[in-house]
Amino acid sequence: MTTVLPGAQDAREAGFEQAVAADERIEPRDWMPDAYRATLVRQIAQHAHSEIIGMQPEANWITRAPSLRRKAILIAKVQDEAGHGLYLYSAAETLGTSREELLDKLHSGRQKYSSIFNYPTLTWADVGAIGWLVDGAAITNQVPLCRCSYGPYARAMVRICKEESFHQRQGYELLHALSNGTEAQHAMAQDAVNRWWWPSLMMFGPPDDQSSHSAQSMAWKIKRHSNDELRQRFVDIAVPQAESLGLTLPDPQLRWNEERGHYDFGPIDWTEFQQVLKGNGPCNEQRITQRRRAHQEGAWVREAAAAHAAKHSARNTEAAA
Ligand code: FAQ
Repeated sequence: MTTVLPGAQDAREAGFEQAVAADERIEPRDWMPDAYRATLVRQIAQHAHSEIIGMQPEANWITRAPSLRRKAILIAKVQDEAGHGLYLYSAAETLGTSREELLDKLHSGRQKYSSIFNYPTLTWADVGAIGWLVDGAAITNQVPLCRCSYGPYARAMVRICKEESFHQRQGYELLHALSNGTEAQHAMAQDAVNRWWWPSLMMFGPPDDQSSHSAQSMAWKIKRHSNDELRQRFVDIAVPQAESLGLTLPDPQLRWNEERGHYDFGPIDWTEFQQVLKGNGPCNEQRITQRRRAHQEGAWVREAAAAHAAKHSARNTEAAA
């Protein structure tokens, strides 16, 4: 048992607060408050789960991509999402939580993943809309996380953001091709944007006055901006992009507000968001069933990898003796 000398706890807490205030990074071996650790595990786990569940909606179109080029791009993108999951589970492991434990919480519904991945991909244009809007929203939210106070999470986000930026551009390019294609292709692109717009705005989380974690996470510099600030930033970026795509956004209240220097937008259906979070979205059941199945079917791979690692470790011990 470690004995904490009187005053030592206060000194460690003060050291932590000072490091955060000075914009220094907190590293795995540094002392941190239990609540800071728990908040990071919660957010990083939810983020990692989103990346791997997020593979499903687009993977749905790999076998039906309209050309070899589109198929190769889509396979690479879906693989990137798996990689993002791995970086993030590794970042969570540095906080003392195993990947097994986190996956168990995902599979048993005790940890969340992003609401956005509970919507179906009905047409090929949905692949473009996910790239443009979902990856676009993800980048807007995640670029500030590169400056998160926890070192391993911040460093993982640098690479993830570079890849997400490529994903966003491929989605934009795909939609641009459809929007400027035949009448039917244009209509398909418009329909996809109509369905993905509002759920993309919900990705940023509840409004600030209902966000239970924002204030503390911002004080700890885990989050750098509030949910509403980032949502507004995303709307301001997306509106001119929609114009240059030749597509409209499904919001009659969307207009430039000269005074605010931002676009005003209509009310978000937070009842729908809450329903999706409760498991009642269009694809919640399908997503989690597929995830559990993939995990079971991958059991032999995990066993083989563990046996391989054990064999190498035994050989190294033998060689060292
Ligand atoms: N969906 O107090 P807040 C991607 C929950 S990755 C589900 O505001 P916080 C890449 C929240 O957990 C997308 N749950 O919470 C990709 C909390 O629940 P709890 C994922 C949500 O943490 C692209 C409660 O509501 N990105 O797209 C959502 O301060 C294409 C109260 O909310 C990240 O995870 C939601 N949308 O702020 C992959 C980024 N929003 O735990 C494949 C990192 C909120 O108390 C294809 N995460 N909740 O039970 C964050 O920045 C934050 O966690 C927020 C939420 C902003 C998501």
